[in-house]
Amino acid sequence: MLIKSPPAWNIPERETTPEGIYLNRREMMKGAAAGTMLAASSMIGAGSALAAQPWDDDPSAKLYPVARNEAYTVARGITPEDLNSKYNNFYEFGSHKQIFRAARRLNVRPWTIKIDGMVEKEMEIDIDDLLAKMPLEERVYRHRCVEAWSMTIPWSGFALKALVDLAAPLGSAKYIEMKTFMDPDVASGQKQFWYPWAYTEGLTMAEATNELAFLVTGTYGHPALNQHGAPLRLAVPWKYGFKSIKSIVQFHFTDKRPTSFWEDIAGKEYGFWANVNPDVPHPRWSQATERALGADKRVPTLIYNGYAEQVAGLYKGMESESLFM
Ligand SMILES: Nc1nc2c(c(=O)[nH]1)N[C@H]1C(S)=C(S)[C@@H](COP(=O)(O)O)O[C@H]1N2
Ligand SMILES: [Mo]
Repeated sequence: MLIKSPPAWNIPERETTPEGIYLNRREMMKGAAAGTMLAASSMIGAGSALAAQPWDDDPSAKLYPVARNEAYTVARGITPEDLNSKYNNFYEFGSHKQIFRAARRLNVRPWTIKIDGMVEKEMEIDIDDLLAKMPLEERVYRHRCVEAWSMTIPWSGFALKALVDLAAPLGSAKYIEMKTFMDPDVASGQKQFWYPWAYTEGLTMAEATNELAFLVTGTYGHPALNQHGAPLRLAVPWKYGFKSIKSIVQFHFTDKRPTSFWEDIAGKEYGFWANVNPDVPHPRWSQATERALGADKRVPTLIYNGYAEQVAGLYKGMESESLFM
């Protein structure tokens, strides 16, 4: 992240996939589930529907694909999965983009999530028990990294508000602090002692219960890939990507504002709020435009990454805060 020049665009130059192609794949997956496996596999090329997949042993695989919530779609092509599954930020597995192989080492079952702090009753819950309780849906969201690249992803998961309701926070809780797993034997990046592991992020209660705040459990109609932050990852699309913490193991309800991982490293460059704003440059580069993964041309970045209607009200009267870095 501490890059001195714009990132190298070492990915094939192509346009993003039109929505239709992904939709057709979804239909095929449904068809395959209904027993027309043979027809589906011949449509997408010999045997590929039968090929081994990373989620074959995942007990939650049968839950996908889930129904799309049409309230959350984007007038932009969906990024091809083979691009954004091989171009990731996940510093636990290395401070470069090609971490997808290293991330396979992460064992996402069993996976226990702790909910503690200012709640009626602290609890530990297994990811599959949580999945069984939560209302799963698919949403297509934009994602804008602070490094000025972007993607558009069909996430599956549930509103963070549903987890907040399950947690039953006390009236005194003002923030949720979230933490990623800690296991340096699996994630060698965590041996780099100068980083403030475990990766930590935070939201205010108002942000966390905003309709857009989403906990991701799946990508592209299947369980989330490790590199995207399996088995449970945040998506807060109006904020820079680093707020969307991956592979979460803890939700801590507190009255103290959490210090985020990147805020701890370089607070003048990566703040707590980190809302997307094209008019507020990063100290070392402009945020005015972005490059969609796979596309040739840069496009203008939008205030709150295009989600002003849903979230601008959260920040009324807070103009004295550094809301945009
Ligand atoms: N635990 C953890 N979460 C993380 C990161 C990380 O390094 N570690 N990187 C963040 C950044 S900078 C971005 S842009 C997104 C990238 O998500 P993606 O790889 O699924 O595109 O994850 C965010 N969540
Ligand atoms: Mo990012």
